[in-house]
Amino acid sequence: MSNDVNKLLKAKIPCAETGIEVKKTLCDICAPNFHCGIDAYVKDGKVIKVEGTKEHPGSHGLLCPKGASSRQYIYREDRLKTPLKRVGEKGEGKFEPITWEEAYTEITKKFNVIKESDGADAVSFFCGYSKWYRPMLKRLAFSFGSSNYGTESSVCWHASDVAWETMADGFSVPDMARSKVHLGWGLNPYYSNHLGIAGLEGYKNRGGKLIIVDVKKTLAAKKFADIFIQIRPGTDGALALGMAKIIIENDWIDKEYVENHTHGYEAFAEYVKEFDLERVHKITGADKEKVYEAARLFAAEKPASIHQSASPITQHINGLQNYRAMNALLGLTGNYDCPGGNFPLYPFDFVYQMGGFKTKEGEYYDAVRPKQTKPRVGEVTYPLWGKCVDEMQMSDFSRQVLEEDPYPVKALFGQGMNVDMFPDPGKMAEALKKLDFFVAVDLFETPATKLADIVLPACSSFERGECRLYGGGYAAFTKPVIEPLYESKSDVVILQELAQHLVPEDELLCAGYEAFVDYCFDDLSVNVADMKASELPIRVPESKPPVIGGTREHGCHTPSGKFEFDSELIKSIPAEYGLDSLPTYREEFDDIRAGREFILSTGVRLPNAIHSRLHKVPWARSMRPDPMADINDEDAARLGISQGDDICIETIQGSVTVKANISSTVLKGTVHLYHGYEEANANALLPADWTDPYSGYPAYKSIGCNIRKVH
Ligand SMILES: Nc1nc2c(c(=O)[nH]1)N[C@H]1C(S)=C(S)[C@@H](COP(=O)(O)OP(=O)(O)OC[C@H]3O[C@@H](n4cnc5c(=O)[nH]c(N)nc54)[C@H](O)[C@@H]3O)O[C@H]1N2
Ligand SMILES: Nc1nc2c(c(=O)[nH]1)N[C@H]1C(S)=C(S)[C@@H](COP(=O)(O)OP(=O)(O)OC[C@H]3O[C@@H](n4cnc5c(=O)[nH]c(N)nc54)[C@H](O)[C@@H]3O)O[C@H]1N2
Ligand SMILES: [Mo]
Repeated sequence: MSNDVNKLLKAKIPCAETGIEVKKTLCDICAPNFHCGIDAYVKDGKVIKVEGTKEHPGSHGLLCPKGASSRQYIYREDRLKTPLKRVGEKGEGKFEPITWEEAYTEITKKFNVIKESDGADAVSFFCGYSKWYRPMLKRLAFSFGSSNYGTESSVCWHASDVAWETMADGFSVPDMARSKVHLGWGLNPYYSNHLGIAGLEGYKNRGGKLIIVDVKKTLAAKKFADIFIQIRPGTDGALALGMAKIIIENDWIDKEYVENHTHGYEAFAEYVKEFDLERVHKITGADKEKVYEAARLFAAEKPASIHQSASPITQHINGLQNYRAMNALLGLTGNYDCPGGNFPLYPFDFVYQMGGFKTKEGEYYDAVRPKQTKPRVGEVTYPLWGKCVDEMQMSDFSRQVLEEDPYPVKALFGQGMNVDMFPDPGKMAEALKKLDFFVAVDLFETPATKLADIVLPACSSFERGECRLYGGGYAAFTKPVIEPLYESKSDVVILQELAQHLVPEDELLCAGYEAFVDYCFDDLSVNVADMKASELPIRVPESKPPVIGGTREHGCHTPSGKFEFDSELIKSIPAEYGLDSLPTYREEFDDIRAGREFILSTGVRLPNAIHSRLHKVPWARSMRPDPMADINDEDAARLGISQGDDICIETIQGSVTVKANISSTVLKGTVHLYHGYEEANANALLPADWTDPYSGYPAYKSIGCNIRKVH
């Protein structure tokens, strides 16, 4: 090879001489609202480099540290290679390779035996992170006859939606482009939402005022907050109720909105009287003057909006109520469903994404919905969840399997089922072991695949084609940039082929993924062929901008038709569950600490990690080689802990040892730990029933703990 070609190869220059081609795909490492465009540099069927796609209408060439590590992610050494069948004891991890045909035949046989003996609901279907194939999995569950379909939304994002369902309409988003004041409640896009940074910077450049409420002094707070309120984890409800009291007492409410469009105002106004500034300060740790000033600013300068986070506000014992208390501020000030305020962005058009056009995704699985004869898993324990969400509440899964109450669940088909994402993973592992039959579909060997009877290898977004929407009315259908590695297959191919064995009568499902997408896009002028013909996302002509103000004209989807401070939906839940219809804050903090000195929050976001998946990716791992917990500098000095010392964190459930990261960004008396490490499992610190009774969400982000230096 000539020297020149060598140089070109070294520089990874795509051209005829090097044989390197640039092919377009997307990164699906994190949430579906990102899925940044990727230019994959491919040589001899291997990805040798990735870059962000500059012309991409959603991501504009940006990639975060996770996406930039994609190449190492897809080539992780522990990729599953072939379908496997358990040969040793359950959990022993002994498997032998089998063919796909053998796997499908075995699964079909086992599932049908269980259906025969215990009914179809005894077979459950679950999907973890990566959401793109969910409608096909749901249709498979329904076609088989089981209503026990569930997802990772049992712990993420959906509680925000449930909170809104009890108040007005579904999930609401801020119309930041027109807001004068923005209340960034748990807002730090620098760590968890890199595509949201430009919006925040643009907002500040336009002169918008920003209040940030966070448990940490974040980069967003330091750079941009006009008022920064730092509080203890999970005390958000008390802060919001205190702000509501100030707004009401100063007569800063929007009288027209409150009178004509809300329900339960008197009861709410009466309740918030309990939250004087002194008490709010005591509960939250917040600076009293800042709380007053934030309430004034939020109410006085209209329009104002609130950032609606996916998880940190809801992942507490009182999480859903905290979220509702925060949202009540929008109703009080008339900032709900108006330009510059928050407006309901619902329903999703396609797989948790908005394109501004209606697809037939709901019809796709509704057409085969079984007549539900038994409560879904979790529906009895978490009735509000059961009423609002068409899924199992997985927080109750291990209990139901182990106790067989209210009925036995005997099998699980789990795509991306990660035992370690749930509180008390040991109990979840016990439950998976107890199942008669557990099928795990994953990219990698995980603690869950070790417990399976059959393991199926899935492939990554680089090895498959998939349809996505992007804001502004764009739709895309990617093409594989490399062949599936080893014998792996795309999740949707696995679902299609399994369906051909398990529910051969379901013609549409058996016709596969492209048939599903074409069905969803039936009423639109764009189809799979059009999308596939383009390298980049294309615009769907039917896309329309969201309508703001609809609920002011036609009312909300609540029983009263109004914005409810006092929820009629919650009132309809039997009293024995003890759920409050007002967004109450219960001072359970002293209880949850169980006599311990610190409040532990597990699950801060790190820019280089996502849950369990990037700790084994060298580039990502190199940025934070050890599991660490952030502790306050004064606490550290008092306990004689230095940077990098081993500390043991102990809760009512268990203990883990990690390195101390000493920081003045976290409050005294709080500890913040990242999750997803097998060697220091944050969730082993939480009991399985450490959940919010309203949503069933695990209270990942507040539990009492003690810490000590390990010598
Ligand atoms: N790099 C990276 N990005 C991610 C993820 C990841 O693991 N890594 N995970 C993805 C997933 S699954 C999700 S759900 C989203 C979550 O994304 P978001 O919903 O935006 O949540 P976080 O980024 O976890 O937290 C936002 C801010 O809330 C603060 N916070 C934590 N607890 C509390 C609290 O009790 N009260 C208040 N007021 N603030 C609090 C945190 O300190 C943080 O600054 O991120 C996604 N993006
Ligand atoms: N302590 C603590 N626990 C938490 C959180 C926290 O903040 N603190 N966050 C919670 C939140 S917000 C979330 S969203 C959850 C996320 O929890 P999970 O959904 O469990 O997240 P991951 O660790 O990303 O695991 C997903 C699994 O799916 C596999 N997988 C990835 N892509 C694919 C694919 O395309 N196909 C298939 N078949 N499998 C795939 C992965 O290898 C992995 O085993 O974790 C929750 N758990
Ligand atoms: Mo999440």
